[in-house]
Amino acid sequence: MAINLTRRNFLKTASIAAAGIPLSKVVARAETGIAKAPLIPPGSFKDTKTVTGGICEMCFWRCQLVGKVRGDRLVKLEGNPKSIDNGQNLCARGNSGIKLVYDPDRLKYPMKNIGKRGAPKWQKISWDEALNICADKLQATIDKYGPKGIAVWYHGASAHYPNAYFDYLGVANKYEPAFYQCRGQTAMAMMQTLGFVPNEDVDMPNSKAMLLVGCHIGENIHLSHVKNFLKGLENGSKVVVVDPRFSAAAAKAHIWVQIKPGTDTAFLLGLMNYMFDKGIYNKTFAKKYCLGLKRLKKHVAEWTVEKTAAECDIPAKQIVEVAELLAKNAPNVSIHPGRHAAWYGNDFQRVRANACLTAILGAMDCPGGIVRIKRMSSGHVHWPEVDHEEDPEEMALAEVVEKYPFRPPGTPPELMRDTMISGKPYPIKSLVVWGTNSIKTMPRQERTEKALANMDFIMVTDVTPTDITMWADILLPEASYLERYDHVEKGTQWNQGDKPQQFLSARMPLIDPMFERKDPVWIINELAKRMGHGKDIPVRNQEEYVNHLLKETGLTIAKLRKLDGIYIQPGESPYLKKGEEPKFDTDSGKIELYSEAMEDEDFPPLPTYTKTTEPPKGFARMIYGRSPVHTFNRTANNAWLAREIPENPLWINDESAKKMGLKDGDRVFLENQDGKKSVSSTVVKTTPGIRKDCLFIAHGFGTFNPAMTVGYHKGIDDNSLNTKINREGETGISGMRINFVRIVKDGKVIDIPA
Ligand SMILES: Nc1nc2c(c(=O)[nH]1)N[C@H]1C(S)=C(S)[C@@H](COP(=O)(O)OP(=O)(O)OC[C@H]3O[C@@H](n4cnc5c(=O)[nH]c(N)nc54)[C@H](O)[C@@H]3O)O[C@H]1N2
Ligand SMILES: Nc1nc2c(c(=O)[nH]1)N[C@H]1C(S)=C(S)[C@@H](COP(=O)(O)OP(=O)(O)OC[C@H]3O[C@@H](n4cnc5c(=O)[nH]c(N)nc54)[C@H](O)[C@@H]3O)O[C@H]1N2
Ligand code: SF4
Ligand SMILES: [Mo]
Repeated sequence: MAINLTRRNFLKTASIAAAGIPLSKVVARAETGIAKAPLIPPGSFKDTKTVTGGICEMCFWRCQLVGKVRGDRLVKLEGNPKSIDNGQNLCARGNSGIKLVYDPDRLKYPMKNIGKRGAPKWQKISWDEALNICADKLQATIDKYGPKGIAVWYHGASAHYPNAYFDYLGVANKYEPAFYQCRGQTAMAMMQTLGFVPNEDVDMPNSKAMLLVGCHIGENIHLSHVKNFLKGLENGSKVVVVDPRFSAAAAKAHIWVQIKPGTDTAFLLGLMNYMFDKGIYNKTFAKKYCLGLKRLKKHVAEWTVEKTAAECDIPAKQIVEVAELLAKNAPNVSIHPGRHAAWYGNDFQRVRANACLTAILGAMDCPGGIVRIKRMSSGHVHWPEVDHEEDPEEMALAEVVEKYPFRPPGTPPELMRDTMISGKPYPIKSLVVWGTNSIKTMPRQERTEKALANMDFIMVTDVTPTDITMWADILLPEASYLERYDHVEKGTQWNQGDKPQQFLSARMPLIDPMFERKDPVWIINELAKRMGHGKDIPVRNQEEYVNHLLKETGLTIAKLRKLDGIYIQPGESPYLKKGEEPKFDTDSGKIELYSEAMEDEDFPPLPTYTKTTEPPKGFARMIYGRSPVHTFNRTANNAWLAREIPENPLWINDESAKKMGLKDGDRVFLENQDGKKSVSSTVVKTTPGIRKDCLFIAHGFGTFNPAMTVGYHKGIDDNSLNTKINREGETGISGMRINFVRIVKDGKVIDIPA
């Protein structure tokens, strides 16, 4: 396939492909009154000053940025020219941070809910009153049930300091969606197999071939990661994308494997079998560094090309093509480890298979492979150690979670939620939510709502109203990432220039917070004083907090300011030097194709494929992914981004659509296998770029909170249709792509043809 590649072209294709909007519709949209961005008059930024030291948090990639500030007003965001990561670029979301800061719907004051949870009526109160209530309520829970009576759900940089305080309080049950609905299996299965967690450190720019399983780079926008992918393409790397849908990445692929959803493990086993069979794997590496090679060979032998092709519903010749391509270019191949892995509830095994494929190709510590990049280190802030009557670790729903031996850190959220409903094995009666929108994030929404309704007290800290804020008793307004200090970001650049470099930056405010918004250190310290812990406060304010994090580096906020926000020093090449041996921090010191630890826990010791459930008659599987200009639900109310992509079009196969009498632009609702109907509707996008057995929508739309005047009821909330989960035995993480939907149009149910 010929590639016409420029970055602009790619991003354009990406957002159009991902928005699910054919070009004709883009034109049509312009005609239906969605205005273009106003042009910025020349000279607009003349009387502005540039403030450095910003770090983006419109998503968790955390690009470095600078702000153009006029008076006390932020008028533009740009990538920090000094950045060796994102450089001068920001993505659409990064640019639109301004619309978050000045969103008129934003939380401005502490508020008390004098209505019902889920249907709030807000009363503006003072910080003093708000914090007194929080302190009294949390203390009442501790007095009655112990600290294990409090649960904490958190996400994002601003939650780090609060988290340290809740550790000090002895809170046993905490959870972060970054593991339990996102990359928990990727981390744990990689750790179990390779002895390290590669994250997304894969050297795509220097690869000769890349394999992306699911991983929809281009809609999944992590800026420097997208750049690395593009760099790889520019350098001539051949791309294989495995996806049931013609994703933005598939649009750039040399081979698009339009796989049947949920069968990827079979595909990976099939690739390995072919390579073993033909003797085209990396024999030297595999023999020297892998444990269980013979057993793996025997184990995958059943996955002949024919059987794999039938199971994955793909042409047999593609399996041969992909296997030959990867083997021919090994070890300089990027077998992308993936990020989001909570798919079907058989995902730990899939990631294990991915790691095994990487291993038999020897695709690590070398150009193109997974690389172990060395970052600078920085410190932590701890509250003093306290002896609690009950050990928080033992109290962390211990008897329940022991079932999941390969679980990531934290308590599996759905178990916490069950406990909040049942009171077993002990009551959890207060909830602290800091920077996570669990209504949209955790599957089985009705269970979340039941658990929330059952609390004695709920405290939520957020920057804007979202679906979770409707459930708060006390709602606290935080200063946004552009208005506070809170985080040290470390990274490297190893492959975009000739010399590897390391960088470090600390988030600094570009402007002061308006209204009564406060930073997390202030909020927690004031809460701690009211709970009688004033004397143990480790840092007095946010500047002290960040300076403490920086301490071991010898840097300070003041020094970083002088360096335009970024400290850069020479780094180390992540490639093995000649004669250097790779090390694997597993039990055996080798890559564990065969895992005794897994066998000991009664799990398959070799990566094993389990079939997922099939759609019932009249339904198709609902699959989901990212919208390139939105981050989950958190940008739903961003006026600029909502103008670009206001809702999440429903991708449906064009032939199926024809049989159903559906056409582009039709407005439809979805109904799932349990009779759950979407609250709001969206538009149909018909395309040959999706299989007939699934429908696709981007995650994060269909906001329920009327206080979000821009995003309210725009598009469909995928999560409300996730009424079924498949909890995986290894990790306790739930797969959500086992929900099936059909279409409702004008009140009539339309079955999906087989
Ligand atoms: N713009 C934007 N970018 C983001 C984010 C965001 O909110 N907005 N979030 C970031 C975060 S936290 C994460 S975790 C990542 C997630 O991004 P990824 O890690 O890339 O997520 P995946 O779930 O692997 O990929 C979704 C793709 O999987 C395909 N798919 C569905 N079912 C199957 C299947 O059975 N097999 C295969 N092979 N493919 C399947 C879908 O069609 C879709 O294209 O994105 C990150 N980047
Ligand atoms: N159905 C379904 N569920 C999913 C996914 C999916 O694709 N489909 N994806 C999963 C993945 S990969 C992930 S990573 C998780 C993400 O899960 P979440 O992190 O819960 O998702 P967000 O929508 O980003 O919600 C973050 C919340 O923090 C608030 N917030 C933003 N900035 C700040 C701040 O500076 N301070 C405070 N205090 N709050 C802030 C936002 O307004 C929002 O309410 O979702 C997971 N759940
Ligand atoms: S990728 Fe975009 S949203 Fe994410 S940190 Fe970078 S600029 Fe911000
Ligand atoms: Mo994620």
